[in-house]
Amino acid sequence: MFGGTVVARGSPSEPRGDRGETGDPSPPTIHSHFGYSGTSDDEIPNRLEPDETVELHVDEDKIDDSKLPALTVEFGAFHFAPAGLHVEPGSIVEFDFHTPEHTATAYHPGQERQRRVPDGVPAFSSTVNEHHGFWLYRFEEEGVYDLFCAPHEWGGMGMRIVVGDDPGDVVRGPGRPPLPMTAALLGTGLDGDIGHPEMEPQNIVDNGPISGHDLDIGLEVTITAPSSP
Ligand SMILES: [Cu+2]
Repeated sequence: MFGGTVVARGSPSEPRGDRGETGDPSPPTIHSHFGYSGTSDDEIPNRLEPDETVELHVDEDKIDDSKLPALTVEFGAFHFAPAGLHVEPGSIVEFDFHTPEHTATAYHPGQERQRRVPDGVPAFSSTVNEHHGFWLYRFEEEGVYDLFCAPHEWGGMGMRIVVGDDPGDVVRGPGRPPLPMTAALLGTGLDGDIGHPEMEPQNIVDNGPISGHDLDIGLEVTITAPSSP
């Protein structure tokens, strides 16, 4: 007979990993692509306490619907508040849906747009949340993140989040630029246009948060009735 060593096949249990302070077997996490959504602030888990809040608004006073089906929208009617925000790397930002039917979406090649987030950051986006809903995202990488509201980009709804103290480039790749009303805020990315001077990343670091109301962007856009060719 061969001598040998008995190898225990039933080795000690694998560690089960961090079960979280509460013992929850699947603690809530913020997905790098889909974030974390809910329908009411009081659903935010303790371990995902936000560091900053951005509100998503509609200002009805800036929408003229007296000549329907034509609709005239002034800059600022649809907006993020603030429009320019500085946070530390790793911060959790809460997007608070004061009105419904918005998103917070990254300018990213995954959306067939210019890359306006740091390299390696996925094409993240919120869901289209209802009134009083929220969406959380963790901003890990240092740099500039330009975001838009998919339903209202045409009306100027964009914002810029500067993560850390060394912003780097705003536009990191070619692609379709912001629509004109939002480009008034964030720039087209063409010929070095990165937006309104107050939205310059270092100004956001030094003097943020920046309110869109203070930028005096006197633009409006009118949607008219469809016409046959
Ligand atoms: Cu919106």
